[in-house]
Amino acid sequence: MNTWLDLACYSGNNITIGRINIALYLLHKGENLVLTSEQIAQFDTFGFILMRGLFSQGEMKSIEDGFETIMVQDRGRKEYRGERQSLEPFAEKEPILTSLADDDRIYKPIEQLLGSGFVWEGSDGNHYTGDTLWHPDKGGEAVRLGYRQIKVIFYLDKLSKDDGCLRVIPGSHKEPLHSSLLSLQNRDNDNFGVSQSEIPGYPLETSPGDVIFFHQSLFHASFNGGEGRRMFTFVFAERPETKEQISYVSGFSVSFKPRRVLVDSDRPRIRQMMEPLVEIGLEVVGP
Ligand SMILES: O=C(O)CCC(=O)C(=O)O
Repeated sequence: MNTWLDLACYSGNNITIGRINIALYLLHKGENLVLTSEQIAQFDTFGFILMRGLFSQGEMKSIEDGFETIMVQDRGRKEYRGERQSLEPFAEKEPILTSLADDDRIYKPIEQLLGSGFVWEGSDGNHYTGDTLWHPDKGGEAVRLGYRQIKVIFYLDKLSKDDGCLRVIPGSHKEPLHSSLLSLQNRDNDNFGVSQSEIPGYPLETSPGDVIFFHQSLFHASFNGGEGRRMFTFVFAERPETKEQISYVSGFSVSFKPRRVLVDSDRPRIRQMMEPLVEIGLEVVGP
């Protein structure tokens, strides 16, 4: 969508003609935000979409505060010293972060990509340090079942290809490319004859406020990153319907758990993301 609206403003005897971009206006208002058919085609074909400037710098400040509150508490209030720190569940612990999942800017694109009845699979928070080698989050069974799981990523620091931004291999969420890349996970295997960082990948350079939506079977990695890159994610998945899908989601130990704080949330959309999990008989866990 790229629609311009001409505006006329009257002040005394002067008329000012201005133009605003409706797409940008709606984006900042967070209203009626829907993916275009081109964006949906991008996601289906390449396995990701990067949406720039989805959250303002003011909003990012509150989000950052929520992130730090959880991380500092997890470290027993100790100063951060550059170590790798990963926590799951994460956004469930701070209402300001939880509420992002039912914000139109996240909820509506996810509903379009996963269909109604999608579920909250999980959330994690991380300080990443050093390289992350090539991997998909969900391979094997998820790919075989064609079961769609989407990660929504917020990086809280500006990252470029020279200092550890996420790289993806477009189209690797699908066969046959997906299976041809599985050997990249064998760290000792040099089967393409180049180092991990030389494998061709697309750099998703981001600034705080940008959001990445990616298919979890997509191969991704990061290289040349410094210490403590701050990032948190949500993972959403299609409503599990077939016997095989139900058995797949029931097999996770931390993800796909109906969490008490979400099942009893005062936000209808959040409760709705838990309902299909409760309906298939998964046990509600606390808190
Ligand atoms: O940012 C990174 O270094 C890696 C991110 C990643 O692997 C993930 O989110 O699954």
